[in-house]
Amino acid sequence: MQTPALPPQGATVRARRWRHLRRAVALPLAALALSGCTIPSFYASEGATSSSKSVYHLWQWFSIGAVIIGGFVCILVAYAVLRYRRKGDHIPRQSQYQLPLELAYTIVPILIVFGLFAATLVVENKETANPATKVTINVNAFQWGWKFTYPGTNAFVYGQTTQNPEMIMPAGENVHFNLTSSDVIHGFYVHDFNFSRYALPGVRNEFTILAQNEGTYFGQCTQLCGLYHSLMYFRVKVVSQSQYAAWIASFNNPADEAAAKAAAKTTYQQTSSVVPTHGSTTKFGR
Ligand SMILES: [Cu+2]
Repeated sequence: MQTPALPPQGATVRARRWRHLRRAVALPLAALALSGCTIPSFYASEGATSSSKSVYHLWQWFSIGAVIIGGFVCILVAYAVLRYRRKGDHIPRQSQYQLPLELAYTIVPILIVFGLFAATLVVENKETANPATKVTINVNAFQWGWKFTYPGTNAFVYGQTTQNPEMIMPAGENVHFNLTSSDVIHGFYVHDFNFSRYALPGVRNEFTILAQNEGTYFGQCTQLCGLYHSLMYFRVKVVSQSQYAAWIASFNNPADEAAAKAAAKTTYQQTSSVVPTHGSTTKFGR
């Protein structure tokens, strides 16, 4: 009987090395693919408001910087692990007090942190700026819905969970918001605005948003606020200034308002069997 010829020793070692290399490359690639990371947005929205575009670019640069620095550190770690792995019983040459190197790895991270801080400060100042506005919207969060009222007008939007209340706001105009909560802490978050604020009981949070493009954007509560938190959705509909004016004016027509209330009552009756209420009449703007 003939025994199969064994591969030469060198070929076996090379095959093993290739196997290890393939695994070393496949592992980070699989992690990247499974993370669901989107490039180049890194899952942020490109932004539908003036300040959200700045937030988007800041986020992009932060993410790219993190990838570069993370990659650089990984390469250094891999180099040190491979180059200085144990090869025998002798202790390798010990070195210390590498002053230039120690200064570099102390000063460079400090400069990076200052850079990140300064860039964040510039963008946050833009986001928290409070210019004069003609339009104000009061947003009140409650378990588990949203009430949007428009001071100085009869307009309102009121709905909970599956009713998906739709806040109307004009495009191309600074809109001032007063955000409050009736009960517990909620979060006012609109993904396409790259914007989030706490709605706190007893506190009025104020901010200004300038929506640049007309469209409908998805919003939701981002603070775990109780049983139906996961259904605490709303929409933001950005319309032209003339459409906005017409929508506000429609609330001055008693017939329209009565029809809106009737529609709200029907919606309320359809959903109240699913969601517990506070016992008050739920009204729904149009
Ligand atoms: Cu919530």
